[in-house]
Amino acid sequence: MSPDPWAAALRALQGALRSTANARMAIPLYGYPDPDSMAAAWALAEIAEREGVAADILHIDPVSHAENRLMVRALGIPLRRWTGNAEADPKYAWLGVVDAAVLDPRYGSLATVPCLCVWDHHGGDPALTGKVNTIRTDVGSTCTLAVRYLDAAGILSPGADLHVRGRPPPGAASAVSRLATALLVGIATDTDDYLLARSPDFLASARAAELADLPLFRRIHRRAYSPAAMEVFHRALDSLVVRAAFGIAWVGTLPPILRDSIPQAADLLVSRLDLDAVVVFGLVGSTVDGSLRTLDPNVDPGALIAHALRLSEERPGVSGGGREGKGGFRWNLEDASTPAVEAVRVQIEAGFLEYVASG
Ligand SMILES: [Mn+2]
Repeated sequence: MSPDPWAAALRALQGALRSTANARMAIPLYGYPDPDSMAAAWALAEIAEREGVAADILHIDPVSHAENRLMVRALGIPLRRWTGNAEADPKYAWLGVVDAAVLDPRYGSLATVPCLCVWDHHGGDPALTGKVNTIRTDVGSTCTLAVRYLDAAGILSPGADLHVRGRPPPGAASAVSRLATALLVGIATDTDDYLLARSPDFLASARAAELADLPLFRRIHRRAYSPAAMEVFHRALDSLVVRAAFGIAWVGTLPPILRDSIPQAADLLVSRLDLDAVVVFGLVGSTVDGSLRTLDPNVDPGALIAHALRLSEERPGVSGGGREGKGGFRWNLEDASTPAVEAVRVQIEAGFLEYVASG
């Protein structure tokens, strides 16, 4: 029998933690806290506290999506807002980093704190590594790695009593059940509801599902949209222009608070309409803001946007780019030389449709 690599990884992590028992570890989340980062951070905090290292899950940006706020509230996830004020923030001996191998520069003085471990599933060169790192690009979420660590530590059992219990509402399930539910939400979210999941993600989900509160998982993860966002989707459907398997939709003028409904509309249209790729765009403030989504691995979002918006030419105020499956662009109209919004709308629509027709 080959030795269990996760048991070995856990022993290495526990050894590093034990050598610093009674120290305090910061787990600084990057950007807006999302389900994958929050649940993986909770799992890491639990492993650390069992070795005598107290851990704080820190964030700077607020928990912004309604789904994520419900997750934090219903599961009692213990988050701590980083203030940047030396009086108010605890002193930390270590960083534990999850779901992005990088420290947000806004954490200021934390940049001088040594890194103990990194858990991540993103590719590219990590900006930050610690003494013990688990960086795997063959999984769809950091929570998939967290489940393996917790399992190796024997924590994923119905009778497990967690050290990091969080702040659950009255009547909530046991801490281990809430942690398992959080991990399940993390995996489901990061794999686009398993469309992008690979075998390790399904296996970890099955393990977490044994302990999770499944009705609560469904309630948190039903991807509820606000009535205002639904109205934006309505406008997108109303204005949708389809050529071959490509769709483009203009949603008009949106207040900044509804900016997120542009990528949400693109996600919804590409996953529910029988199209290979979708662009949704609208005017937010003085900027035309657009999102491209595709489920076709042959579509390169960055190249499509670059062609449609002629980014190879010098175009002040126009920017865009993409990665696997997703892309976005912005066209700032503050520059007086740019044409009015209606002309820009027509130009962008024609750019995409001409490129799609030619390809
Ligand atoms: Mn992730």
